Amino acid sequence: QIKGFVFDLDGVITDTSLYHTKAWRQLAEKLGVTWTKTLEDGLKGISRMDSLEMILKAGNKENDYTQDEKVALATEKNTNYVNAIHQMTPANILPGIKAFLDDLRANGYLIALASASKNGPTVLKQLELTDYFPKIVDPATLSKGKPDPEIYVKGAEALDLDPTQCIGVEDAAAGIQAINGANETSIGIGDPDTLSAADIHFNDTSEMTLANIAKAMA
Ligand code: B16
Ligand code: MG
Repeated sequence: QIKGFVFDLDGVITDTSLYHTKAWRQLAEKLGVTWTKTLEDGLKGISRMDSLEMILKAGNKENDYTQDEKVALATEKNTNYVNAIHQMTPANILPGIKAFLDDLRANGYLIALASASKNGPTVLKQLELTDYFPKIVDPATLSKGKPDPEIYVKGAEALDLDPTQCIGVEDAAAGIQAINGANETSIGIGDPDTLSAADIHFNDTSEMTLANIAKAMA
């Protein structure tokens, strides 16, 4: 029986991916790395340093920088990103999400956040959703990022639930892989081809209701 929900943030609660993409693209182009859709999609759900490595690799530049230089490049991207997210308001919550969270609370489901983003608490604050997420997995404590299951295993732990009692919600392929590996039920939101491994699929956030989930699990 399902007792808790573990949520990804970017692409599920709100669309920060636009801001991540803009900031990474700016850095990539400055470094002379060609921006492609494949690169853009591959970065979703991936940690900050892993994202930088992916970008450098796409331009065959992974050996051109020292570790300190790489940290400086990631910090430069993050500064631009943080500046951008300070413009976010509750209007940036994706369709249906606020109602879904209220419904979960009203029905006694436990809620946790499993975002790879170190800026997760800032984003929740901008959206005025902090109170809905008493449990947040700290990505700084992870030994491996998504697609490794660790973040979703820790999400279930934070709720004192067995992973089989949890549903994980994701927009990225790496995230679905992490949920499935953690032995939780996965909901994928977005492109059906990218999310073919999800147990339950919705085209967009407004389709995610308790009734539709119950239907999909019946
Ligand atoms: P930060 P999620 C992920 O968040 C983003 O999808 C990914 O694009 C980003 O690089 C990562 O967080 C790290 O974010 O640089 O803010 O720590 O989808 O797991 O909520
Ligand atoms: Mg995401």
